[in-house]
This record gives sequence, structure tokens and C-alpha cells, in this order.
Amino acid sequence: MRERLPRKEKFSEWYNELLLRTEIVDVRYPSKGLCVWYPFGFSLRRRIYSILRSLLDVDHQEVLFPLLIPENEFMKESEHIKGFEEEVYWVTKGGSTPLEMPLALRPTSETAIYPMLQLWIRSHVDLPLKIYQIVNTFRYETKHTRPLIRVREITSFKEAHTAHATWAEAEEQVKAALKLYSEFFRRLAIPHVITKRPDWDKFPGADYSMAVDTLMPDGKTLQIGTVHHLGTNFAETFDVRYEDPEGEQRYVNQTCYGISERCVAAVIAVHGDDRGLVLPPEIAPTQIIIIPIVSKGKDALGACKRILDMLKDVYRVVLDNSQERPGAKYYKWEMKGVPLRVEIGPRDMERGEVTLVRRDTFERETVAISKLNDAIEDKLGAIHANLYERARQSFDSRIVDCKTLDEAKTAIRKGMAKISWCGEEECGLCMEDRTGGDILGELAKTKRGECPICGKKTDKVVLMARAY
Ligand code: PR8
Repeated sequence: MRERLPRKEKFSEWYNELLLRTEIVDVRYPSKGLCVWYPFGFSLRRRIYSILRSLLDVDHQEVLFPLLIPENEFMKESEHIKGFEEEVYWVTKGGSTPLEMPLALRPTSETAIYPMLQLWIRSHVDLPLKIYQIVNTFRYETKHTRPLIRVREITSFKEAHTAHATWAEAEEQVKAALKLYSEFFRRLAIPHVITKRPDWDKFPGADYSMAVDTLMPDGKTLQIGTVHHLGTNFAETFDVRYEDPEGEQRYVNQTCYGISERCVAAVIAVHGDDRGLVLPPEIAPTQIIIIPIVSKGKDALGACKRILDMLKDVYRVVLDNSQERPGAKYYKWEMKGVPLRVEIGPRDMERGEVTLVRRDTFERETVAISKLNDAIEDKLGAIHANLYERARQSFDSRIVDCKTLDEAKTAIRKGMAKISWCGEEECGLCMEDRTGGDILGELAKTKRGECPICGKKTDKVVLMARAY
């Protein structure tokens, strides 16, 4: 198993093989679309989600709602049901007794949470209300399932729900949520783009949906987060009202926004290379690996242990003193994406030095032990910056300005096409049909152009791509 994995040429194989070899998730669980997190994968997941939690905890409160939703609540919002009908798992029996009221396994929790908001929200002083939970949700996906990307049990569904006095305040929250997501993905060094989804692709029950997308190595886009303005649609259905300062009863305006384990998939796919994972230092389960080098029968194990002691209070650091040869150890820890390797041999010790090797660039540098702490801090910072810059360059180079559908068709083989659109659904669907791609959504930045279908002058610019 020492051969390299070709990430770009055979992305799917690379991805599946890496998840298994590096022990992120095990897909051998005997039910389609359900995966098991290995300890290593779980540790990576935990660090990624602790960033998300810390960003949310600034002004959201964490809650925990039941997994099961009574059928009558689930069926109340007609648009919502239409959108999720074919994806819901139902619990219909308790033992052998049919349930009086079947229970849905939440595909998302609007219909679990909003009946309770009706009880929790009384007056304008209760607003804005901002809550979130990180839970498992279930969607009976019929499209090809893929670990972390399209699963039937979404194990790491972060869903936030907010309620506001006015539509405009909810819109401000949409912007704040997108800003929060951008910060989150910056911390993961994941370049991304934000668009407004076309109407036919919005969240069932929303006024409009915003989405965050990134690009995978095979040129397909991955939707890694969404933010939905729900207006008063759900509030009217679930009768969620507040008393305004004048004593009037009004419906709340709501938003909801979600992120799933796709953010872990994005980290793996965007930064990885033919040798395996490449992890940003902030989220790497092991940040530094120390490898003793044996020379002329002598090793530097004692020195390695001293360096380990010196670093272990500040960094997640491991000393690999197993019997394997250094080459085998390099291979193993490179595959696991450890950002920095410290090599120490007897000769280095005599000189009071160690060698540092970066996972992202493989650059080697000899550093005096007296300066090791500063050198490590600098290098870990530089690794994050380089990963982000490298990913951003690759991302930007794959977004192409297009005038014609032929140009768009070519562009979406490798990435995204930027093209004008009049805004009519009929033209949009025709553009999708003729390019074989999807309209991801509209960019905030406009540009004068012509719709490639009807020729009408327009300021709207959309991104088209093949999407996961
Ligand atoms: C909502 N309600 O539900 P959303 N496997 C992995 N990730 C997935 C899957 C799947 N099968 N389906 C969706 N996602 C709203 C917002 C509460 C929170 C990911 O929104 O249906 C996608 O990245 O858009 C998606 O953007 C996100 O979950 C939220 O799901």
C-alpha cells in the first residue's frame, strides 16, 4: 500500500481510499448511506466543530430538540412537506403496536422547533432569538450516496434557527450568518463563493436561500452551507407571534442556516495531495510528529523525549519511537496530514539542532533547539497561510467569465462558469439543459450583459457548475 494516490485524475477513488486508509470514516457499515466515524476522523471532526461552536456561541444559545417529529406537526407546512416528502424515514410502530401518530425522523428540525417557539416567544423583548443544535438528521437520499458528502444519516448537522421582529432584521441575520460561515471556512482555509439560489432550488418553505459553495479537485462544486430567509411562512403555519411595543400581535420573521459533515469532506478534498491528507494546523489531530533518526547504531531517543516534553504543553505532538524505518514513518504521518515533522539524529544533537519538514511544501530547515518554539509557531502560521493561498489560486483559476453557452459548457468541465442570465426560470432551465450543468445561483456583484437564451439585456450574473 505504498503507492501514491492520484488525487486530481481519479478524485473519487482517491477520496474513498483516503477515508479508509487514514481512518476518517468506515463505509462498511451494513446499511447504505450510513458511516462510522473512526477515532482519528472523530478527532478531526471535533476540532472543526469546536471552531463552529465557538463562532456561534458569541450570540447564539445551544439547544437540543427530539429526533422524532409527530406526523401532524411535520405535515403542517405544505411547501416544506413537498420538499422533503420523499426523503423522510417514518417510525410507525412501537414494538409490534402501530403508533397512533407516526413519527418522522427529523430530516431537519423546523417542524420540531417552531411549535415550541410558539410557547417560548411572547413579546418583542424575547426577540431576536438565536438558537442552534448539532445533531444527527436523516434523509432518505436516492441519488448516489457518498461518505460525508451525501449521506442518509447526517451525523453532524449544525442547524441554527433565529426569530426576529421584522423581515429586514431577519435579512440582517442572513448577512451575519453568511459572515460567520465565511469566517468558519477561512479558519479551515477553504475558498468559497456565496450565491443566491434560483427560486426552483430554494429551501422548501423559504422566501429565498443563500448558499456557500467550494470546488472539488474534479471540478464539481460542493454546497458546504446554506442560509435561508423564511419570512413569516413558518410563523404563520405554527402561529409564532409576538406582541410589539404598541400591543399588536405580529408574526415573527425567521431564518435558519445549516452546515454538515461536508465541511470535513471539503477540508480533505481541497487540501489533500497524492500522499494523503494535508491538514491546517488548527484542526490537525496531531500537529507535530517527532521522528528519531538512527545513525551508526546510535539514536537520539533521549533528545527526542526532551523535545517532546518541551512542546507537549503547547502543541498536539507525538513521538514515533516504533521499530519501523524512518521512511515508513514519514509515509504514515504524511498520509495522516501532520503539518510539521521534527527529525532528530545523533549528529543534530551534537550541534544542538533539529530538522523541520513541512507537510504542505516538503521544505526542510535546520533549526537551533534554542529557537525551536518560535520556529514552530512561525511555520504553523505559514502552513495555514500557504494552504489558503494555494487553494484560493486554484479556486480562482477555475472560475471563468463566459459569454456563450458553449464557453460555459467547456468551463464547467473544470470549474464554474460566470454568465449573464435574465432571471426567467424558463431561460435558466434551458441554460442548465444546454450545458449539462446547474445554475448554482446569482452573484451579488452585477455586470451588464445579455441572457444567452432570450438575448434580453440584464445585470444579473450567475455561476454555473456541475454540482455534487
Ligand atoms: C436546512 N434547516 O436543512 P439544507 N449529506 C450531507 N450533507 C448534507 C446532506 C446530506 N444528505 N443534505 C444536506 N446537507 C435548513 C438549514 C436547518 C438548517 C448539507 O438546509 O437542506 C448541505 O451542505 O440546505 C446543506 O447546505 C446543509 O446540509 C443544510 O441543509
